[in-house]
Amino acid sequence: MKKEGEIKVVVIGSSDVGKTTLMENLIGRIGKVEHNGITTAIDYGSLIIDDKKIHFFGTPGQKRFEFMRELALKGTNLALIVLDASKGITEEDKEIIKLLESKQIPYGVFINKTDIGEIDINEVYNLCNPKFVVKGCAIKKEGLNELINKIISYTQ
Ligand SMILES: Nc1nc2c(ncn2[C@@H]2O[C@H](COP(=O)(O)OP(=O)(O)OP(=O)(O)O)[C@@H](O)[C@H]2O)c(=O)[nH]1
Ligand SMILES: [Mg+2]
Repeated sequence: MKKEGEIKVVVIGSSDVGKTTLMENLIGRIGKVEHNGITTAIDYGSLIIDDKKIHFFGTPGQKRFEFMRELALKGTNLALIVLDASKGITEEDKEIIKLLESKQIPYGVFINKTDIGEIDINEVYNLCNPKFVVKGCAIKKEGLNELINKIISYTQ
């Protein structure tokens, strides 16, 4: 559950795009980590940077758990959409973008799996209006510094 004063970031994306891998590597690579219990969403823990606590929550990728996404999105400061570069932008990704836009939740995009595929950043900007787009590879920990910097600068 989000606590007062925290920045809540919700990681959202279709099945197997690499949300868990990304969060394991992102949270693992920075010193201070806190874990809380699982509530309505997956709790990835938080990073404390410059006294600011950024708390990451996850959402299940499987479509049948769609209702959980809605619950998880309550009180979100920023959503992070993870895309799989090897699959391109799928219909399900487009549904996620629509959901966030209908709820007026600001979002950034992380294009994952750039080791095995490619999505042109302009393709994302032509489709929607994200706060930032970062390319990377979660398993090789590429793009993670840039991603965290974008999240911090957006939430500052
Ligand atoms: N090639 C490649 N594989 C990746 C990358 N990131 C994750 N994977 C692989 O993709 C598969 C799915 O990764 P997960 O992190 O479980 O994906 P997820 O989005 O959490 O999946 P769900 O929770 O089921 O929705 C695993 O086999 C990962 O090792 C990447 O950057 N490149
Ligand atoms: Mg997962």
